[in-house]
Amino acid sequence: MHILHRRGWEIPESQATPESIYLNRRALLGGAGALAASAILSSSARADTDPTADLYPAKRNEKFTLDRDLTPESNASNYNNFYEYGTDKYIGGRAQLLRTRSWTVKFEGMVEKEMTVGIDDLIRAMPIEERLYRMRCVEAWSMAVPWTGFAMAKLVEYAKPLSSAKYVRMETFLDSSMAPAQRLPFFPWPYVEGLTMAEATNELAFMVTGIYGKPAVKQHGAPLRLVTPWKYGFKGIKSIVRFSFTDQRPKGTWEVLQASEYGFWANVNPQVPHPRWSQASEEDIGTRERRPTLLFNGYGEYVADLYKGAEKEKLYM
Ligand SMILES: Nc1nc2c(c(=O)[nH]1)N[C@H]1C(S)=C(S)[C@@H](COP(=O)(O)O)O[C@H]1N2
Ligand SMILES: [Mo]
Repeated sequence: MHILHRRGWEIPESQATPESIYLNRRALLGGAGALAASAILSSSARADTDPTADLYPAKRNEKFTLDRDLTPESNASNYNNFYEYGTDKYIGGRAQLLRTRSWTVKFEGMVEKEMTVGIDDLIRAMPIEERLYRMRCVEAWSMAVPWTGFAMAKLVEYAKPLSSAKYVRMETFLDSSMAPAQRLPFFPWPYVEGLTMAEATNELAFMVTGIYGKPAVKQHGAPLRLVTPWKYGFKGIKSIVRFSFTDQRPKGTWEVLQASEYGFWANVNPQVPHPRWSQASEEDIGTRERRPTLLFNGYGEYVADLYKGAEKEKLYM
């Protein structure tokens, strides 16, 4: 496999160097870490047998078509952002420390009744389907993959939010025993993201439980992760444990880290450069070809209306 050139990290440059040095010193995260992780893998993989495996492959929803080839699985699953396992892209081995069962998801805040649900009960309550989506990282790489999961609108319906709720805030697990990088001081753990209710119930917003016709792979954010294909990839929070319905706009992790570079909306727009690089084109992690980036990542017909009247906001960062 080709190793892509490293692009600018999403974290401020001033922090990137000390962080990567610190990471390399950690026994669990350096070369020794990969060995440790693979030793643990054989036992944890058995413990994580997926009780919903019979749901895969799910029927494909043909409505969502691609303008490019699917990215080979070996590229998509070996080039990831998952800072809980380090700031480099090759966290696939380390991410096997993630224990995806047992796993519970909490619904709280402005809901009829707060509840905590086991992941398997939740998945079985949802209409599972496969969708082919493009994904565009803010770092200007992209892929096109078959996700399995269910419409986020169905999850919102299940959670029964009050009409006063305006946003949904999502949180990743916090447990350094299965994500050693969560001991690092630079990051405001746990990872947080948020959407407006209109975004969360837009038909494109998708809760992912699987990829390539199989239950979710840990490095992609098993057992439950968000994808919003019209937004930069960092909105797609992985390994979610909590959905909080609120009338306050949530601050995502990247906005907390560097508000001058990353905002709440993060809609893809080739004409609005990141302060440190152009967003005009992207590199496909499968073919390594560059292609022009599309407004809303090509999904404008579904989502452009969501932002009418909000033009003065920083919609594209
Ligand atoms: N919890 C968590 N979720 C996360 C991230 C992360 O570091 N931690 N990285 C985000 C970023 S920057 C991107 S581009 C996508 C990458 O998804 P992939 O590895 O499945 O391609 O996950 C997003 N979700
Ligand atoms: Mo990203």
